Amino acid sequence: MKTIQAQDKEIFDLIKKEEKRQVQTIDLIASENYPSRAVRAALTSLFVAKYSEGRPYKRYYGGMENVDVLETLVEERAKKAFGLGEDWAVNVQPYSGSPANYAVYRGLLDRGDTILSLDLSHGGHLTHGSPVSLSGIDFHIVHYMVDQRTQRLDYGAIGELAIEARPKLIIAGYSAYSRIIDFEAFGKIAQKVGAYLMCDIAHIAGLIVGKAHPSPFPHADVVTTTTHKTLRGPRGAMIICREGLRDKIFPKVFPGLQGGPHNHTIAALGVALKEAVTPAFRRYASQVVKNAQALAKHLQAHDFEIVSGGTDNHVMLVDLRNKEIRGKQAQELLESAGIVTNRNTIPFDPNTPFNPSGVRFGTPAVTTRGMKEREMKQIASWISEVISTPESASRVKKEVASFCKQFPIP
Ligand code: DSN
Repeated sequence: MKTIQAQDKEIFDLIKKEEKRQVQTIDLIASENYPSRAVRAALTSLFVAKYSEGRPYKRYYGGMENVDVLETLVEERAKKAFGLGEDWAVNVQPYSGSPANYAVYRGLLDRGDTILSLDLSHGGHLTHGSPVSLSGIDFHIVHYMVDQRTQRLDYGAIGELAIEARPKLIIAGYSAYSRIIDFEAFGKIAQKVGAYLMCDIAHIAGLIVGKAHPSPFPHADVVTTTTHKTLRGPRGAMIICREGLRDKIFPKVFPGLQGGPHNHTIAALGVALKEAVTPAFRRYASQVVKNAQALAKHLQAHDFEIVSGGTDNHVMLVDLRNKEIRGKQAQELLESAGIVTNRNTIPFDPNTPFNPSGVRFGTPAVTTRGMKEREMKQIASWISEVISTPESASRVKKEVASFCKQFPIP
C-alpha cells in the first residue's frame, strides 16, 4: 500500500475510500464476500506476471516450472473440496462465471440447440439464456418457472416441460432461489430426455463444500461455479466435468474464448480451497444458513413478505409490494442508511427489472465478519425502520457504522 501511496495518490485515495465504505457498511449482497488476507496476498503475488497459455504441462511458453505445479495442485484441491475422484476433470482457468458457462454451451451444443433453464426473473441468471446474453442469442432457450403458489421449483412440471422441449442441456443452479435444489430430480429428468445436466453452483459452492447444501456431483455431467461468492475465494471460476467431456469443453476455454490464465487468481483460488476444507469453514457455511434463516424470520416479524416463505440457503428475496415501495427506491434508501443490497425481480413480477418489486438479501459477507443470529435481528429492525420511516436513514447510517466496528473485515 505504501508504494501505491507514494506513486499514485489518486488510486490510493480511491482504495482507501472503498475500504472505508466496506468497513462502515453492512453488505447484504448475496453474491459478495470477503476473501481472507491469505487469498488477497496470493492475488498480489508475482504469478500475475506470468503467461501460460495452454493446459498444465502442455503450454506455449517457457518458464512453466511453478505454474504447472500450481495449476495441477489447485485442480486437485478442487476435487478434494468437492469429494471427487478420477472420473472428474477440473479447469480452473475461466476468468469468471459468464465465460465458464459459455464455454460449456459451445463445448456441448451446436448453435441453435435447445437449453432448458430457469427464467431470469424467477431467480435464474443472465448467462442461462437471457435474450440479451450470447447464451440466449446462440441457442434456443426454453425456460421453466417456479410454481406461482409455492414460489418453489415444481420438479413434476419441469419434467413435463423437458419431455415437450427435448433440450440438449438442462441447467440447474440459480442467482436468487432460496430453497434446496433437488439435483437428483434434475438428474433423473435429464436422463429421461437424454439431455446433459449442467449445475451452475456459483452461489452455493461454499455451502456445498461446507456440507450445508446437497452436492450436485452424483447427478451432473458438468458443474460450473464462480469462486468468490460463498466459496470465499478470488473473483474467478471453475468448470468441473465428467472426464469424457473434457475434450469437448476445455478447448472452448482456451483457445476458444480466452488467452492466458490469470495465474495469480489461480494461486489465490488454491489458498481459498485449502481454507474451504477446514472445520472452521464448515462452521462458517452452517452459520451463513442460520443467519439467513434468522434474518428472514425477523423480517417476517416486521411484516416483510419473503418469497416462498423463507430460505434454506444464504439468500432471500423480499417482495415489497405490501410496503408501498419498489426495489430501486428500497435499495437506494437502505444504502443511504449504510445497508448495501440489490434490487431484484420477484417471480411473476408485475414491474420491470430496472425497478422491480423486490430486493435480494444474502448473508455470506456479514457471516464472514462474524455476525450471528443476534445481529440479524438488529439488521432486520434497521431495514424495517428505514423502509417505513425514510427520515431515520441518516441516524441509522451512524448506528450502522458504529456497529460495524465490532465486526472487522478479515
Ligand atoms: N451477478 C451475480 C449475482 O449477483 O448473483 C451473479 O453473476
